[in-house]
Amino acid sequence: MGVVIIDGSTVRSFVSDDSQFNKAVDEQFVALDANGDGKLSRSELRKAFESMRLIETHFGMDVATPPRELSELYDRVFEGFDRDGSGEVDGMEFRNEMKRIMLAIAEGLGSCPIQMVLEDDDPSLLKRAADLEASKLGAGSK
Ligand SMILES: [Ca+2]
Ligand SMILES: [Ca+2]
Repeated sequence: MGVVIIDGSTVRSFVSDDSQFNKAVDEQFVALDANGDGKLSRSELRKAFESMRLIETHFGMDVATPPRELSELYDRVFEGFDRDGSGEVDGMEFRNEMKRIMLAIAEGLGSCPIQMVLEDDDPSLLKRAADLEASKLGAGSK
């Protein structure tokens, strides 16, 4: 477990690094696709967001949300991903919307760094963003 500091530019540089970002998102997609059919269903995506805690971060909620509101929230999130309304989220829809969400997070963070405590094996994209920045800093100091 470690503490990382991230700010908007950490997240933005991760998102703009297509190969790193797509690789991380694709890995996440495969991990979330519990039944392995290459699509994310409503329930698979909901599990994803519960584990990533992106909803709470994104909406700045620190109070318990009533289950019904939370369900509506997840429905809206799902619809945001499922652009073609097929009822499932494919890999490309997932990439596009994750990019949009991460940029929204970057916007929210601005230049004000936040501290995050993360498990070393934390699968979240924010952890990936922090790792990428750390590796770049490491490379630059040699
Ligand atoms: Ca699936
Ligand atoms: Ca779709």
